[in-house]
Amino acid sequence: MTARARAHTNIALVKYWGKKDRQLIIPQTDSLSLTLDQFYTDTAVDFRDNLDRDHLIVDQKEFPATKLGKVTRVLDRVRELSGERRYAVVNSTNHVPMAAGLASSASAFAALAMAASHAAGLDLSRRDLSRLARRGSGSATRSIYGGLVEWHAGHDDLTSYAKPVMEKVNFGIEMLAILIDTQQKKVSSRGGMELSVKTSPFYPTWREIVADDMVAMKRAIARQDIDAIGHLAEENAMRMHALTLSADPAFTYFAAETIQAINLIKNLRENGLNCYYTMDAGPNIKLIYNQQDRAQIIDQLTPLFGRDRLVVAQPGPGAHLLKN
Ligand code: 2P0
Repeated sequence: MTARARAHTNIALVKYWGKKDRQLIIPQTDSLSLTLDQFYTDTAVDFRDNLDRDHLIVDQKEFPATKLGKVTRVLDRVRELSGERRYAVVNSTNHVPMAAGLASSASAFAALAMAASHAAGLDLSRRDLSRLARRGSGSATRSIYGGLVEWHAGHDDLTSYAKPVMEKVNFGIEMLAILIDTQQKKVSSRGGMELSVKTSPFYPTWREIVADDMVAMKRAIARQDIDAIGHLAEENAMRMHALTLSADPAFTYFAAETIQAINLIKNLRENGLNCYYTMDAGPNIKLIYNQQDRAQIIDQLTPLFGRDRLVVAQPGPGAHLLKN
């Protein structure tokens, strides 16, 4: 049986940064994100006779058998739930406007969960799909749904899942990614968050910050208040990055151009153009603003970064099946 699915990436407005359970990927805190329309992954899963292991092809390149850990974990769970005994060929294509490090495990594992479960004959609820995607990567939990989505941390496999906050976003929130190059060695989010939980003296405070931010963010969304959403998201992101700077050894995802972008955004704001920023486990900056200000914002960013490094994204849909 073969099934094909598409899932879009998401950017967190209240970040997930730390696990309680590494095996099951149970997070330390809730988180909340916006699924985007621009960056997505298409994945086909085919359980076949006569295979002696799972195979993974990403963007037409076959992965070595030793690098299949997270994919196998999701497929094993599907086999456990469905009784399917065979191995699978997983064929995945990332659709990112430019090769820029924005391809994300969120879209990849959400698409895998949807395609693999259907290929094995399962018809899981979206809540159960989010739990399955979570086995591959934490942020994938949220990409099962479109629009604004909450990942309820829970305390075990059953209670840790995503739910929609506002699936059809009916106000003008938009994101623009500034693609920033860096030569610095990347610290994986998995390793980075583990070090932060273990060594940052601020980690207990982070848990309290997120609890408060979740409440405030949902209120701001209900009011459709883009300034409040942006302000909260910016503050939350910088407090997450303070965990990396306060870890032992300290590390950072900031690059020189990241700081330049932040300074420019603050300048724009001082001059009355409301826009806010967030960043994840890499140097790219993502702006949050009202779509009516898009043209002005692009005009202001282009001299410093060039138009081809600016990618506009709007709220996007949840994971869905594609016709074979
Ligand atoms: C997030 N990030 O909430 C946070 C903010 C990056 C910064 O989720 O170990 O690839 O597979 O669960 O989901 C990126 O980490 O990590 C992430 P794992 P994941 O979007």
